[in-house]
Amino acid sequence: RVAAYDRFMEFEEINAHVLETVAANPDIASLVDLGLSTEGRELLGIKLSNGAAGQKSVWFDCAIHAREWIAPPVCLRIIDEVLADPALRDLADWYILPVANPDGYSFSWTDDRFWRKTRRPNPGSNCIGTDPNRNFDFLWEANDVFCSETYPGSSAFSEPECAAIGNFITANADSLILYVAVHSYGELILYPYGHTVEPAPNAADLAAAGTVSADAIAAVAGTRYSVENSAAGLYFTNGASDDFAYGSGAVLYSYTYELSGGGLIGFNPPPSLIQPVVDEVWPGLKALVEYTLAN
Ligand code: 0X9
Ligand code: ZN
Repeated sequence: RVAAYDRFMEFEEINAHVLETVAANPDIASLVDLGLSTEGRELLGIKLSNGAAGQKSVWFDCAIHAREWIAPPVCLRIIDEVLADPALRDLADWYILPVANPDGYSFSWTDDRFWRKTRRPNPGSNCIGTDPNRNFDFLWEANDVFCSETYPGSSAFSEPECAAIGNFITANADSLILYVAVHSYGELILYPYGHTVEPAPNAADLAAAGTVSADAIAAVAGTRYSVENSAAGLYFTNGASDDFAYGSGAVLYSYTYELSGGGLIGFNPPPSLIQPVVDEVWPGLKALVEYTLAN
């Protein structure tokens, strides 16, 4: 089964695709089972490796925000490319999680196309869910605005999806070099930190690698993603996944990619945009991996 790029895939279809990919490529691919979401859906990632011991590794997750449907096809494209190219597997081991928020993603198919958060109930409130990208255990900041789209949860890692990702990142810190969260939209390559405009320790390297990636995207698409410190270029955040991966010391390079598709169609692009968006961002992600592994 090949991934579809002419239509969006439901959660069950994406997971079936992951399982079939692992089964069909036993020498290269293995399942990364991160456990269950709040509603009991499996968080299934994939590891692609040449099997050599001691390799560095890179991580990609997609659709931690439920409605950002253009993201999972990007993760599936990464899987396709790395399966097809041994040189990419010689660079690093690749970990890819196509749907990081399966409950929210499923709900965005069945009930509310623009759902963003997880689906864990908030005791004492009718408003459901936590913003998973405010729930990571790095400078997590409490509030009780349950109905907010950026409600950070009852505690850091209150969301099992975030805890699972965070624990995996921490457990693999020795090999991990790069963390990438794929979001939409905005044509942005964001790097830490989200909580301060003070430059991160290796901010110059983060910006340089991001610029190499943006150049590679511009070369194929004519679209120039802008490379920014998150807090300075976007807005202030606490508890985001990229800041956790970086701030915990697990990775030296950490990014959030905000894909193309501005304006009204941003969160709800037509299926005809999947292929062009995936085609433009893949060269940028490849260039990012090549650069960060070489530096
Ligand atoms: O606000 C977010 O979580 C991300 N934007 S989105 O429109 N996809 O919701 C941006 C997160 C960027 N990273 C940090 N601020 N650390
Ligand atoms: Zn997002």
